[in-house]
Formats: sequence, C-alpha cells, structure tokens
Amino acid sequence: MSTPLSRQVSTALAAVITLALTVTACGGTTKKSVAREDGGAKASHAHADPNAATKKGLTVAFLPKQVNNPYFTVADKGGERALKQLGSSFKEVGPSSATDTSGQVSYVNTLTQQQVDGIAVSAQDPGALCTALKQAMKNGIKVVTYDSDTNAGCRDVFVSQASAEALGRSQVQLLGQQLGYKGEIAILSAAQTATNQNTWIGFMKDELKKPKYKNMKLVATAYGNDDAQQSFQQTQGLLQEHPKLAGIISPTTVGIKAAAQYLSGSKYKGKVELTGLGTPNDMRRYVKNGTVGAFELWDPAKLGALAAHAAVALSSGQITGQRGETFKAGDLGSFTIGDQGVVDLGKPTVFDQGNIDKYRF
Ligand code: RAM
Repeated sequence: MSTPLSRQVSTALAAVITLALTVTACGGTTKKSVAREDGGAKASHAHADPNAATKKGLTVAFLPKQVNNPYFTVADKGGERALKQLGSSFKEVGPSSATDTSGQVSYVNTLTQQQVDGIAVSAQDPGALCTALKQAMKNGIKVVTYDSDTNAGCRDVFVSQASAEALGRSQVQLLGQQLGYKGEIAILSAAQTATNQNTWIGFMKDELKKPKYKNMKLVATAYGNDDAQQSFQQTQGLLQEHPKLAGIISPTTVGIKAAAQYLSGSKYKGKVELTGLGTPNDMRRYVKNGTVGAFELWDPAKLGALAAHAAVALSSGQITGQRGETFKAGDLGSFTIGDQGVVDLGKPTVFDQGNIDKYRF
C-alpha cells in the first residue's frame, strides 16, 4: 500500500519538529522539561500522589484503530463526555483503515508536535507505534492505550476492556455450549497484527486444548481487517473451503456483524453457529432472526471514559502507571493498576434473546 505524499511530508515535518521539541525539553526551558529520562513508562523517580488535585484544561487526544468504526465512535464519545466532566478537552484523530499502521505513527508524531497533554490510542500493531510513543512520553505527554495495547514499555497505562484471558476463553465456552462441544470451527478476526484480537486468539487456542473440547477442531483463522466487505467475503470463503464448518468465532464488532449478515442470507442460517464480540445494536436483528444465539461485549463508552480518566490521573500525578496505584474514574468508581500497568474495566456482558433489548449501544 502506498503512503500519500502529503502524509509522508507531514511525517517528515512531525519528525523534525519532534526533534526540536526534544532538544528544547533537554534544555529544561519549557513546561515539557519534566520529560522522563528513560522515555519509558516506568520512570523510577516518578511518585504517584493520589491526593494531588485533578488538573483541568488539559487536552487528551483519542487515536482509535479506525475512526469510521462504530465501536470506536461510541468508545471515543465516552472519552469526550468524561473529559468534559473533568474540565478538559477532547480531540480525535485517526486512520480510516484498521491496517494503516504508518498512518497511526504519523498521527502520534503530529500530536507530539502539537504538545497535547495525553494520548489515548488503540494500537493496530503491538510494536509499530513504540518509537513514536516513546518520543511523545519524552516530551511529557502521558500515553494510555485502550482497547488494543502496544508493548508495556511504550505507554504509561493500558486500559483493557476485561481480562484478556477471560475474554478469549469465554468465546470458546459460548461456542462449545452452542455446538454441544463438537464440530469444525473457524475464527474470523480483524487485522492480522491486532494486539487485542491476537491475545484473545491465543487464549482461545489454549482453552481448546482442554479435554472437553476434544471433538471441536479449529480448522482456520481468517482476517477481515475490520472491513465490512472483506469480513463478509472471508466468511463466504471459510464456508466454501470448509463445508463441514459448524461454528465461527469473530472477536471483532465489524467481523461478527458481517459474518451474521452473510449467514443470515444463506443456507447456513441457523445451521452454522456464530459468536464473538459485537454490539447489541449491530446484532439485535440477527439474534431475533435466529442467526446468532449469544455473543458478548463490554460497554465501549465506559472503556473510552476510563481511558480519559486514566490520562487525566496520569497528567495530574495521581498515578504513574505502577502496579497497586489507584485512581477515581467518576461514575465508574475506583480502579487499581495491575501488573504491567494494566487496568481492567470489568466483566463483559453476554447478550442473547432474553436481555438484548435492555442494551442500546
Ligand atoms: C473491533 C475492533 C476493536 C475490538 C472490537 C471488539 O471494533 O477490532 O479493537 O475491541 O472489535
């Protein structure tokens, strides 16, 4: 895929300005002179003060995997609302494709150049953003990953939707129940590099090793790149190549919706089971028309709000990203940072015929 010239120019420009910022910061003359010497998340000299006043007037930029993905629209709206309540400002930038890692890098560079106070980013790829994010942190910007992480040393805190292990295992458990624990299954994922999906898939494979799944066999993993059309075609391809396929897990809101759309209009409706991670609004019709039995998700708006609170708590010095530190997140309550700077939002909800009408997101 070629990079548009304008982006190349802006990337180069951002790099030059970022360098200038670093030089200024090292000179110790700007408000960014508090830059961490190690450029990493775990600065040894930083101490959290849980009683420090919450700063106002900050700017926190949200950089989702993909701006035109309804899941991120809801998540980032949650971040915007939280920032407003906290007296700070929100902005959102990001690529329109979930496989544009160089686009995400150039957005980070531009935000560094703009000296925002915090960046909340959902990483398309675990390592690709590292250098740019470290540069942002060197310039005093607090970096929170939400939804999809980068390497732990390249951000201050990861705001995770739920325990990754529980999410991965529970999707297999749901499908197992639906299939009576037998048959060929496939995974329809998002981008091949996506940190969150790959972590969940790792736990799915581990769950499948348990004796109760001995008659369930994972025969393929396909990637729809969080693109509706590609996900639809990948579903079609999976069913053509594996005529005995009994079930599909799609751990992506774009993927599960496209797969449901395909199954719903095909001879496989009600015969091939589908579960995974979807929004109730996207999936309601497919649950009602018998294509999907049950699926799960967290509230994306709460995830965005928690990311905003974490960024403001970091900027206010209430937390530094170390295990055991706690911070308040408005209506969401109080959260404690766990191993590797990870904060879990909570437990996901399983949606089915019985409860789906209670949820509107
Ligand atoms: C898609 C994205 C996102 C993931 C959800 C479940 O919208 O891939 O990263 O968390 O699905």
